[in-house]
Amino acid sequence: MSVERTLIVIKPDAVKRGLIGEILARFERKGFKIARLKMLKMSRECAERFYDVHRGKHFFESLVEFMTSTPVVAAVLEGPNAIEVVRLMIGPTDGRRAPPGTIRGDYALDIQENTIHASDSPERAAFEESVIFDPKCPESE
Ligand code: 3AN
Repeated sequence: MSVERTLIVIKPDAVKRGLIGEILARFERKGFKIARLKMLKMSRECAERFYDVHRGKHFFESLVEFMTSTPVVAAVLEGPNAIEVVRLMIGPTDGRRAPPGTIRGDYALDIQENTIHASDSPERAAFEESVIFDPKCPESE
């Protein structure tokens, strides 16, 4: 059993709907430790760095627009096999196809505005944590 860190971002749609507490509570109840927490309004530069792997895809521009539209809440979660377990808890990308019981399955009906992001590998988790917690991505006031 390996203790890992993963990075989640509660996206603008979920923050606007007042779901921050509900979503964080699911991870706490599951047993994850919230190791770091930050509310921020992502700048364009920050969002483009965060989603660098999607640059050039048809949805990149609208994804950056969406992620910079209003504040988000980012957290580093720590626990056994955190990357795989948290990905299971959030469900597949498309909210319409995500099974009930997963976060996207319970709160999302869209493929872009899908409530939450979670890292998909240890390398991405480390990179995403460094982007989000960089002082160049300032906290929202
Ligand atoms: P996931 O977040 O499930 O790992 P990725 O990494 O394929 O999904 O995509 C990153 C983000 O890009 C998704 N969370 C979603 O907001 C957005 N996205 C992915 N595919 C599409 C698409 N076909 N159309 C619009 N937005 C998309």
